[in-house]
This record gives sequence, C-alpha cells and structure tokens, in this order.
Amino acid sequence: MRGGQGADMQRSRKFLLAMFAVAALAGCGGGDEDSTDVGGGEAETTGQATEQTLTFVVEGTKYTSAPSTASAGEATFLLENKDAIEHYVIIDELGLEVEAEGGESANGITTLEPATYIYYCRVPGHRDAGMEGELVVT
Ligand SMILES: [Cu+2]
Repeated sequence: MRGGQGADMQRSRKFLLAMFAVAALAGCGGGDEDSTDVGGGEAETTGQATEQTLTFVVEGTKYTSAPSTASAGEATFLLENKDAIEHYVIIDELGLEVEAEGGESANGITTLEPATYIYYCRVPGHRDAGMEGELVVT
C-alpha cells in the first residue's frame, strides 16, 4: 500500500510541474506588449549596434557637432566628449541620459517616435550657456 501512495504523490508532483510549465509559457506569451512601451526608455550603455547612430561632439561648453534630424525607430546616441569635464545628452521625454566624463565617449540606446525633441546638458549653467538643441524625428 505504501508503494501505491508513493506513486500517487509522484504523479501529482509531475502534474504540478506541468501546470507550472504551462503558466510560465503563458507568462512569456504576453511579452510582445513591451515593445510599444517607449516611456521606460532607460538608456543602456552597451556596445550594441542599432540602425542609426546619432553622434554628439562636445568641445568646450558646447555641442560642436550634433544631428538636427533623425528617423523614428531605435537609435544609438553617441556622446564624444572632447572637453576636460563631464557633459551630458539628455532627452527628458525619452528618459534618455548619456553621460560622458571628460575625454571619454559614452552611448545610450532609445526608441524615437516622430516628434521634435529637445536635448540638453544638465551640468549647472551649461544649458543656459547654449548646450541644448532640437532633434526633429520623422
Ligand atoms: Cu555640459
């Protein structure tokens, strides 16, 4: 009799595992919805390539080179900081913040929607000194 009971327990344990697997699969199925979520937009500093790279160059307290237009979709924001202190490229609507120490480069990836975005540097005084600009995405 004890043997029979053991087999029952094993069977119900397997059943539970099967249920768990189904639940896990069902959970994954909903993942597609995440792709429309742009609001999260955390910038990642990875070397991963996207279809377009937007390069911002800083020399002194100014963007000496920056794109004024871009295409909707995934984009890599590359900040080449040739100044001695840190600078940023920030787009609030996208939650994008790329920070590069003096003499270094950094990048962030985000997804652009057709819109006009304002980018700027948040080091105190820099935005007022002219470190801001418009990026028109179509
Ligand atoms: Cu700055």
